[in-house]
Amino acid sequence: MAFRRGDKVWVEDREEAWVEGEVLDFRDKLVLVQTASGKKLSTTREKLMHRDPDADHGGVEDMTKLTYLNEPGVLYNLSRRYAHNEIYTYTGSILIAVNPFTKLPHLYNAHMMEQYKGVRLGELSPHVFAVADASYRAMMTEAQSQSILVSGESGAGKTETTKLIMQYLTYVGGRLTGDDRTVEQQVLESNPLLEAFGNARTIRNDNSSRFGKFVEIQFDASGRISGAAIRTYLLERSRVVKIADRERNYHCFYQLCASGEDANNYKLGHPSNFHYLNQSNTYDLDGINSTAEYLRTRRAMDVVGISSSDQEAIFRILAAILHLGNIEFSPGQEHDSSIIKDEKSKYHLLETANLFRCNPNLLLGTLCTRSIQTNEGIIVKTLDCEAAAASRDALAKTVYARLFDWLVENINKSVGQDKNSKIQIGVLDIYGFECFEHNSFEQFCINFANEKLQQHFNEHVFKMEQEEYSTEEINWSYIEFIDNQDILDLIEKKPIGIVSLLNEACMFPKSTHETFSTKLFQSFRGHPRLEKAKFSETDFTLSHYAGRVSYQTEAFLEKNRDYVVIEHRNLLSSSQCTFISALFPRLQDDSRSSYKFSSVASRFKQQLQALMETLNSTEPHYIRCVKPNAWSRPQKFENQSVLHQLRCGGVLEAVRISLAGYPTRRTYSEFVDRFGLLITELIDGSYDEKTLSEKILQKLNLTNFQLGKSKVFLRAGQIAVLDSRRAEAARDAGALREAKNKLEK
Ligand code: AD9
Ligand code: MG
Repeated sequence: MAFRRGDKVWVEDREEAWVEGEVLDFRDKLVLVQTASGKKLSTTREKLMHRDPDADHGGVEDMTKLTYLNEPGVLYNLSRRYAHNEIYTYTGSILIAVNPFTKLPHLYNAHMMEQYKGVRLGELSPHVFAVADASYRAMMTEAQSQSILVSGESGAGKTETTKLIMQYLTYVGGRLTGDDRTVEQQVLESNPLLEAFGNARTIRNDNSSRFGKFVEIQFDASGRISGAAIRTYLLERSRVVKIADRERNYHCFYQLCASGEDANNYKLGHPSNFHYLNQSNTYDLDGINSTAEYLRTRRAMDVVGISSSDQEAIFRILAAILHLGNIEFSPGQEHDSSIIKDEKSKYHLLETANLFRCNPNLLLGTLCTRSIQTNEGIIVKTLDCEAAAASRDALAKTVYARLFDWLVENINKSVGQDKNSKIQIGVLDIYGFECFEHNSFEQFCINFANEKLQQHFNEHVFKMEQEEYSTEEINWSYIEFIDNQDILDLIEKKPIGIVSLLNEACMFPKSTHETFSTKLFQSFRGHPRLEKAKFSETDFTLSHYAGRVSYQTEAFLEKNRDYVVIEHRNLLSSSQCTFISALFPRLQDDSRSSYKFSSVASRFKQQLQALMETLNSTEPHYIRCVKPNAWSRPQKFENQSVLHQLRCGGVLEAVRISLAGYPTRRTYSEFVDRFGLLITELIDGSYDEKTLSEKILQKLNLTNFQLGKSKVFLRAGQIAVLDSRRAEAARDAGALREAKNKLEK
């Protein structure tokens, strides 16, 4: 990159990512720079970026309007805007939303929704309503389905954003009937209901969604909401039985414990009485009243049409799960066997059986033994204490996961699908890319999903670029397309990909995570995207589009196995409660092994495939949510962390794609306004603006630019040359004026 003395620049900085500076001088390959804080340092050209000296300190609403579309420019723009509570910014058609962590009611009231109705994107300040409105208008005018993809890391604001989109769509597409059981009301009420059962406090977010969600809202030809469908992805089951310090189990458990009469009926007390809740010392959430939330959940159930007897069964099941978790075991007389530990455990066993409406002896047998198919027939094997506790936890997880699925199915049934609807808007709220200290199977699946979405995103951004070039009739043929197909192949290709190898390991009884990893490394020796992790024989590292992640394989096999233990199914299908027995219908083929394997990863892969097919038939809109700091505090903007998220969310990738082409576009009149100074001699009205623009560029010996129908397209770096020549010309003109003034005096 070319720099001159006096150029305003950004200097790379370890702490702040980028700081402001000015070029003082050059020494060999080094550049001497003075930073805004007065520090002088010498650095290499690679660590410098051009900075717009005239940058508006309020920031610009669309990044593509930045004079220098580089990383520090993008970052600075977001932080300036955030300081003024301008949390939304466009990058072309992508909306970036920086979480305010404070209520901004003036942004989301009915007046605001009315304002954005029918207004072209970009005409008003950037807003989530503008994107929702653009989707709705595009759907109506082009008769094509749309999708809005919301992504970002945990706590970035995806779920809140999704709810705002749904609020807007029900506003423009709703009927004013006053009935609270309308489709749109049910669609809205599905949110608190699913949040009660699928959200929990994590160290990153008090209301973290532990599942992915795609909501399709269907419209009739006149643009009124006529149906809806919800698809969910990968609920985190392990949380039901195991929670880390400072985290919580699913909200619904605490709501039930605070429900008063219901809690008494089910012999619940404070959450600290229950093993599934007291592994972490956190029971309450700031600003949340669990009793009020319980009533809220009940109301949502009413609205989505869950009968009161079903509601009773649902909360009774939750109570049963809590009592189940308190059953403990001690070693039995026989080797490797277990019995119920004490009177307290016995009490909880009876309570669980009572709430499940099943026989307590059958429940005990189910927990402490397992039948195994052998050549001689079925034999019953006793389980040791550890295995019995594992069986207890597996039962709790199975019941909870099935209950969650039932809720989703039921909401769908009750809201109803409009089979005739040809136009819909899908809203995707899915976990963003994750990279922790320890990454397991869940992170693997989540990052797999993000690779898929990233591919979709790249294709789309690339296509949008091409479209703009085509409308302007300019040549764009050489832009290189960035592709992550190689890592997707590595993960999902058959017969040899990570998922296939994992399934194979799960089906082969002697496999361990060690044999799985060995096979993995053998199969992909030298693959540029896969490596053995440094300090472990079995961990593998994948080079994702958003960075490298090391996965620990210990629990991969177990977590990939999705089965309902036959004994568990038999127990629950024997329940006197029809709600429970219907959740676990008896299988026709009872003779098969207890461990009929079905793969979580394969199912997820199929779901993603189906999602991609749906998305591919729609016109996508992207919203990237950004978490400005790790403490969930307002008005705190951490450069390094934001930058990382912009990279992971593909925002900088979009910038890169556009840099590969013609990142700077100006209408001819904007261009002549700014740079006319360079050819004052020609501005006498005899040339049109397009010709003048061309003459300016020629005078500076620039090549490779393109002249479109209404705009001039510049390659990366060309605007810097123009700017510095303009600054020189302005200085010269100023000096000339001063000299004249002096002379006149
Ligand atoms: V997770 O991946 O499910 O853990 P999300 O969904 O990205 O995460 P969420 O929408 O739950 O994050 O937002 C976290 C918190 O940020 C919310 O509980 C709000 O307190 C806060 N938030 C998010 N968006 C807004 C907003 N537009 N206005 C005010 C907001 N507060
Ligand atoms: Mg969420």
